[in-house]
Amino acid sequence: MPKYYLTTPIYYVNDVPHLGHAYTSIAADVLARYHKLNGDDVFLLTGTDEHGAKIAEAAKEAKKSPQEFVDQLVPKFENLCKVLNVQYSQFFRTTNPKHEKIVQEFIDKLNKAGYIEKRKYQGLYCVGCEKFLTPDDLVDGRCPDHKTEPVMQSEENYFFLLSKIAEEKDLYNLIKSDKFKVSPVARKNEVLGKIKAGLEDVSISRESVEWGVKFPGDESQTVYVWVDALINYLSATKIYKDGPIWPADLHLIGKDILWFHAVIWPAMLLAVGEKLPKEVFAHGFFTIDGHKMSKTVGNVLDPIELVEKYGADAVRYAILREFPFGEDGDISEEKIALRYEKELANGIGNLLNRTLVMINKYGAKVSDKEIDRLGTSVGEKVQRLDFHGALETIRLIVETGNEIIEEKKPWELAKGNKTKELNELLNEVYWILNSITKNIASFMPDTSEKMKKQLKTLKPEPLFPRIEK
Ligand code: ME8
Repeated sequence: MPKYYLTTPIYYVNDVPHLGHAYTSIAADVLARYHKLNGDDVFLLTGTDEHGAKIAEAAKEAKKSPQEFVDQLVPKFENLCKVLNVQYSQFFRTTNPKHEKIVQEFIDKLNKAGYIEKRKYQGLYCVGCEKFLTPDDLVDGRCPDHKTEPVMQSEENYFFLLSKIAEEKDLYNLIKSDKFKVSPVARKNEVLGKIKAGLEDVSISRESVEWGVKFPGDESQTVYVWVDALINYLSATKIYKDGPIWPADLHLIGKDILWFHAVIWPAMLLAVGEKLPKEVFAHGFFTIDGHKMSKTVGNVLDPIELVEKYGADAVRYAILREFPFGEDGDISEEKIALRYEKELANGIGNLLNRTLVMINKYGAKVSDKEIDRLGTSVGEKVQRLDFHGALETIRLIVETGNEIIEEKKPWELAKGNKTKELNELLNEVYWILNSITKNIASFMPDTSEKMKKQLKTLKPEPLFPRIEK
């Protein structure tokens, strides 16, 4: 069985999860399910990023110790996966002592290999991003993502010699040649352009942050939260897997954390002689009226509330359907409600219902002849992470099913006693439904199961009931 190891980011537990977190996790789950259905041995890793200044500040505000604070929030992230039907193989927490030890060993290796140096540093730090920003990053003196003013920090830190390793191993060409793939292409070019403009070494320790992994060899500092976090992908394979599953096949992330995954992480791996992940794919952002949805900004949609109202499958469908995966797009409850009504209730739901009703009413004989009209085209799109396109293909075939019924009017064929034509027509739509059932399995697993059952028993039950406005 070929292995397929994919990851989501590990999310900050400074607050409850929002729809942005749900987006990446759902996409990862769709891919994982698709690969499982195709016979791959899938390992889907997700989890929580629990150290650093951002979490420490949130804990302080909640008048809790950081550990108590994260322990109380982590279950909300695990629960989100459950509610969304995201079947992870392992939920990873960076406060796991085994991971902390692996982080220290990793840094020891970086040090022995000659890629760490102590330096004095001064810069503008954004706690929301957990990174130093350059004056060029700022808009009106503020972080464009978090709308907060960064704070000037001056410390003596340990630095990772990013520029040295990137040059020695020619990271630029590893990315350019797709030996280490950065997707989509626009993101790859963005990264290449930035590397060309020059790389700065990265401060990988903090004197002022107590809540973190102790820096090996200097207990007065903690490991920079991003270094701790990135190592999770490798550490999980050591803690939870015996077999060789590193390198990861795919790191799925949002575009906000592309630099860490496409430049800093591979450089860290190269410096300790580990293999590089095969691919990093950065998707776009949900925006609300054009602004990034973020906890720090305070304009988030609650995925749990949406699932309670529309069901997990509809939320999974609606958010992957709304706009192409690599791009940004506006989202709102109204948009989700519209997809629900038009494409799910009046689309798939209606096609299934009316077909089963007619098969029963006219006593048609249907058979499970295997024609998967959609299989190749949907599969290709899912593999390219074109979820939006895959769902559009499925929607079109639903539309075709409904159109065939409208055009050929089975009720008139029945009136005219045209039994053969009637049977052929209902069989055709029945096959279309079988093919839809198969192809939505990774996107809407429960709906697919329900459809399978109904197509077998020919007992219609509403798939997407009407929702009170
Ligand atoms: O960055 N639209 O965690 P985080 C789409 N702990 N996706 C969004 C989104 C939005 N508006 N907002 C967030 C961190 N996301 C680090 C990661 S990994 C080693 C460490 C998703 O809680 C998207 O995947 O800020 C984004 O990259 C991630 O959540 C950031 O989550």
